[in-house]
Amino acid sequence: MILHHVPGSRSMRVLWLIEELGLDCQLRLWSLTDGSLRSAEFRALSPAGRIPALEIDGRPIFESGAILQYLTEREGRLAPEPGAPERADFLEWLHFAETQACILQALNIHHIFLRPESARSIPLMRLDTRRLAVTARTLDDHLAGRQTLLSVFSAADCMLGFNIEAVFRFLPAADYPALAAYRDRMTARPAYRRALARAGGDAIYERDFYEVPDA
Ligand SMILES: N[C@@H](CCC(=O)N[C@@H](CS)C(=O)NCC(=O)O)C(=O)O
Repeated sequence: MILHHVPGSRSMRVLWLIEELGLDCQLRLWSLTDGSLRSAEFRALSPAGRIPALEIDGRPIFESGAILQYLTEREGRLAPEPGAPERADFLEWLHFAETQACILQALNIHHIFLRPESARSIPLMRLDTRRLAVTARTLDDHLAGRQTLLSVFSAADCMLGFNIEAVFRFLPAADYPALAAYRDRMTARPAYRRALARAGGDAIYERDFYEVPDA
């Protein structure tokens, strides 16, 4: 198994789940900024040139949610089976993680990657920060009084739990206490720590917190 990985990116979801499942995998590291994701070699693995891709069972798979679902079905663990009472909840949270991650990606582009700074749109940064706040409020409400997204830990926690460090680069953690406590529980998990130690942490953020600049 070979995981195509960028530290701090969505491939962390896959590496974390691989550690939770106790599977072996090799890592191949890429960069988000050196143009290599647009190479023919990488696009044969992931056609839109996006991280992650996982080579497994004789083929590559792209899309982090698809990879997580494939791994849970292959191993028969860490997801409710089709027909089980929490299956629909599992699928909802698995995909909700990408609703939130797309907003985070837009904020990353505006706050970090887009140059010159005058190319940024402050109204769009405000809009995306408000849209992110709706997702964070949804999670904070859901997680009040709960340990995990479902009744037990599942791959949905790897998919969504990965986002939360980034959420709090743009929203104050103090406004979302249940979500902040969830983030702390998830990032303290031994498998998460092993994944982090193996792959390196975030390579994207230089600051703890990014305010929307004044117009
Ligand atoms: N929905 C995809 C999104 C993949 C994605 O956008 N990955 C980012 C890294 S977190 C990427 O490769 N960005 C490079 C780019 O946008 O050019 C997934 O969940 O795998």
